[in-house]
Amino acid sequence: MIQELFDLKDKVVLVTGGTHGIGMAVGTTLGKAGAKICVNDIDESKLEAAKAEYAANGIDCYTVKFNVTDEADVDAGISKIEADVGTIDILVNNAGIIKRVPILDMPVSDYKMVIDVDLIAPFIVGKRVAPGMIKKGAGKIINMCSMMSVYGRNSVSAYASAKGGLKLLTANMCCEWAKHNIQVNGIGPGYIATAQTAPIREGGHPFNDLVMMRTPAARWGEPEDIGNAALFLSSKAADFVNGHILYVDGGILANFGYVKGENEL
Ligand code: NAP
Ligand code: GCO
Repeated sequence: MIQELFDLKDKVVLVTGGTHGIGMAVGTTLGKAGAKICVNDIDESKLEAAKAEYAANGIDCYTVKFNVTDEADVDAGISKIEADVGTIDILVNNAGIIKRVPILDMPVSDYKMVIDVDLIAPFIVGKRVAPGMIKKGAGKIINMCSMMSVYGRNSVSAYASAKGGLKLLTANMCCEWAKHNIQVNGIGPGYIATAQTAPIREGGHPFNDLVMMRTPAARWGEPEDIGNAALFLSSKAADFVNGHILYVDGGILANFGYVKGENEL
């Protein structure tokens, strides 16, 4: 049955930073496909609020607080999941931050902070989770990449450095773990309507015009657009998809842009 291809019944999923935005959409979609959802965040109050929101969607999620940049904290958190829920079958390295500051104004400490969360943390969490998948003989890892895995743009040097690195970390995880039947892929969202992009999307911000011009679909993406892509990469249907970055961007990467006007040249 075609539905069986996307059935995640009995699969244990960990979504880092899964209390809102893209992470919550991923957790909700995979939960609706039958998976047991484990939601991580660094903030206990957000975990409590998220648990209620997942429940409202019929998903009894397991919440676990740990800082994805702290190796000991990650180890304790993953050990808790393995003891309470089971070996993680699907890992979504979603937690991320961004700082929009020009290079000349950015303290090195801020640059390092973004690299820590957006690049080193997926390494830490992946390295801790993979042994369980290897022992089980199967697993799925999805690293949340970005348009900035491909492009630079003013003011996001740390973020683009991290997301560019995450694209190649995804390739390297694939090279080392594919023989263990672990499929490691990335998702590269376009511009998605979440709290992270609110500052450059709301209140008539001119960046909104740029996104509309660069996005052939002429809309901001919704977190659910990413959840749907995560369902594919988490499913049996993607068992031979490995080391791939699935861009879910409304056509941005295919588009140089146009000049608004009669012919929209
Ligand atoms: P968001 O609303 O800012 O959510 C990020 C999540 O990561 C939050 O739950 C946050 O928790 C968590 N987090 C941050 N630092 C953490 C840490 N040290 N330990 C544990 N959790 C931590 O972002 P989003 O827009 O949903 O984006 C989610 C992912 O998609 C990010 O990796 C982002 O780079 C990527 N992405 C977003 C877009 C977009 O347009 N929105 C496009 C491409 C890629 P707190 O809220 O408690 O800090
Ligand atoms: C920015 C945005 C983007 C998005 C996303 C695009 O300031 O350019 O925040 O970086 O978050 O990464 O794919």
